[in-house]
Amino acid sequence: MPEKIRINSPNVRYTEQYIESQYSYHTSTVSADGDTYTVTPNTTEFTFCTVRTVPKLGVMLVGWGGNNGSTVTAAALANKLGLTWRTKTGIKVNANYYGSLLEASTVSLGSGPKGEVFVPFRDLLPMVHPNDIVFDGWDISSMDLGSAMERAQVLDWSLQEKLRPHMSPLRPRPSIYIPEFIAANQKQRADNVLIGSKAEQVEQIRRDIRDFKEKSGVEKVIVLWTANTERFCDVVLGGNDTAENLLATIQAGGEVSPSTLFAVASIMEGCAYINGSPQNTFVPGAVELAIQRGVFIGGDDFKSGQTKLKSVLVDFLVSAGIKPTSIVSYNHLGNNDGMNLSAPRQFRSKEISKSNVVDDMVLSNPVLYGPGEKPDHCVVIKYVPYVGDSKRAMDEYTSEIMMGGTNTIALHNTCEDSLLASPIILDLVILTELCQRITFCTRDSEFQSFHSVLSLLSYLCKAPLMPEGAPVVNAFFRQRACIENIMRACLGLPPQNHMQLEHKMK
Ligand code: NAI
Ligand code: DG6
Repeated sequence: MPEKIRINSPNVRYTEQYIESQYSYHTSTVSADGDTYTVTPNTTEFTFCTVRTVPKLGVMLVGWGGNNGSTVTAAALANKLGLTWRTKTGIKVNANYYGSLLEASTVSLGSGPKGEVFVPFRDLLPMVHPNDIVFDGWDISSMDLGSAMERAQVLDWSLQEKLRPHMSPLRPRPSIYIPEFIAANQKQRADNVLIGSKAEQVEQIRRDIRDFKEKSGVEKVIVLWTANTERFCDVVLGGNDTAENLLATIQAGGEVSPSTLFAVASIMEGCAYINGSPQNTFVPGAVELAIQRGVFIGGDDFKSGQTKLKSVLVDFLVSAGIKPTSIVSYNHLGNNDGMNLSAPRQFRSKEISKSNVVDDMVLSNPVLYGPGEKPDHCVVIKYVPYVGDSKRAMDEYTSEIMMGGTNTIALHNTCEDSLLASPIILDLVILTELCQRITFCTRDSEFQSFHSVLSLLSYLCKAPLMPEGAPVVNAFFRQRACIENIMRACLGLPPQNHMQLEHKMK
């Protein structure tokens, strides 16, 4: 197996099938007696096992004909075909994966003869290459992917011309449409919808997954929701609170959102399911079903722009001992996502997901914030058709600094929303697939996979879905370090410590 990185350590063993590593996991337990803390370091010995063979991966997108769906498909094709094109300024652009953690960012391996050695994140462990992903999916709009790419107005025209022959043959499968879950203004594009009871529609989605697998020859399928933001659904005792009740409600034709129906169909097919939108797709019954079946689920809501920056900036401020007191995040956009979000209930889903992102950082600093104290936090989204996918985001962060001073930071950001979301979609599915090949155990336990609620994906999500009782981490660099350090553990390497002691000695 031609891995680019080979570990030279007695703690790591390469077999034909696996990379097996021995890893010492260090944690600390803290007990408190009044104002005094006692900290006890602990060490647990783990064995990690990573399957080296990378499967042929199929990704089925719900909302395939939307801006994200068409853009990510086009981008993967353009990269695979090695396309180049000129922008309106005449600059030649090569297809690339900028914005992808795995494809376009690097990690440090250590010191080499010429200084620190950095490699692309993707080289750490055997992973699916985005060029090799086979896409399929569903949309309530029947438009082929070539026309959908044109409707999205995201990519340069000359690139669209090169891609159209490859995109036009791709057609979304008919989808589940329950009008009350998305904005009424979406009705005009719903010309590709399934009929029949909810149970029959779930069965059809399951057949679609099997059909795709069979016809494309992919070995594994991951399903990802990048369709419209839905309104939240009620969590109802006896309705969707357990797996059994959820399945019974589907059979009885009770209230279940399309995104949850897709989740159920995917889980029943043993396919990981990722929610890229903010709504509460993962009602307790869906989470229980995933756990019962040992299938990964992840979400919620791609963390692509304004919120990503927030999870960096608030972390910076609070970590620097500066106290954010007011955060106002305004944005306007003119794509179909913006039109859907102009309806109050769909906006509310997004508002919730965008608003909780600073909580863990605020809670981490009791020097700055008293119990229950939080910064004012306001999120506004407006629909302005003219700007299309080119979202404008304006943020004002006001903080209290030393001796009653005030520090105000104002930001203005313009960029194509779907070009930020597309690499995140790729990272989500590639990381999920990698996690399906990792098992680990302690000396006293059997080999196991990660928890079905795949919290490792937090870095890519605005409102990370966590296993019950697990703390939510939104802080950007802690999330990134989690992914990097778990991959290092799979290679028997200690976490990055950034101490550089070797350069601090006389
Ligand atoms: P879009 O509106 O262009 O695409 C959504 C697609 O979903 C449309 O083609 C629509 O016809 C389809 N659709 C709606 N209901 C469906 C159903 N039940 N089954 C199948 N297809 C259905 O939106 P866009 O820009 O692609 O965004 C997609 C989702 O991703 C939205 O929920 C958005 O809030 C979310 N998101 C987008 C981010 C970004 O940066 N672009 C970041 C975070 C989340
Ligand atoms: C308006 O905010 C539209 C949304 O779908 C966002 O563009 C999307 O959720 C990205 O949000 P953010 O905060 O990560 O830029």
